Amino acid sequence: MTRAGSSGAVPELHGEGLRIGIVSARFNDHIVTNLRDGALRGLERCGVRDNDIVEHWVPGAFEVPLAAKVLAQSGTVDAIICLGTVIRGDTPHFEYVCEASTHGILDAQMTTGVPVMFGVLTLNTEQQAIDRSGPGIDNKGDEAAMGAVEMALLIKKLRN
Ligand code: INI
Repeated sequence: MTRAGSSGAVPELHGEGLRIGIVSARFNDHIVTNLRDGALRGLERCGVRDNDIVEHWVPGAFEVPLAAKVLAQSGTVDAIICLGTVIRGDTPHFEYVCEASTHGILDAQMTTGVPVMFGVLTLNTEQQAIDRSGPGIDNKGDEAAMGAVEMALLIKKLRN
């Protein structure tokens, strides 16, 4: 599978044998379920086997980083896809959840050396969430899945 993009140098993504974790936040689960389905479609297109995918659900985007970090530390997966949806409300809560989730996911990746994809939508409106979680390859879960396979292959290559 070749990932579409402006650069001709995007690699072929052969995910056979890769073990991929998915950590999904239940908050706004009507959107996150569609991101998760998109991620599974993307992984399947890249040849990742069902048996090599491990899934975990957490309450909200705030909890995603800890689950991702502990999963990464377990040494059982080659990359992790984090999924969630944070929609701006009337209070500053949105900013705190987004910031904690973003920084935490980055920390999980940088402290473990396991690629951890940021498939957490941070949005102003529900419509923006719907637009980014549809059935096409522009689904952000699908996009995160492609990133997970690309990064897992790259990190394996760099380590050898
Ligand atoms: N969690 C989300 O994943 N998305 C949101 O939009 C959201 N909002 O708006 O509050 C949200 N909050 C819950 C948060 O992630 C934690 O689960 C909660 O604070 C308990 O720690």
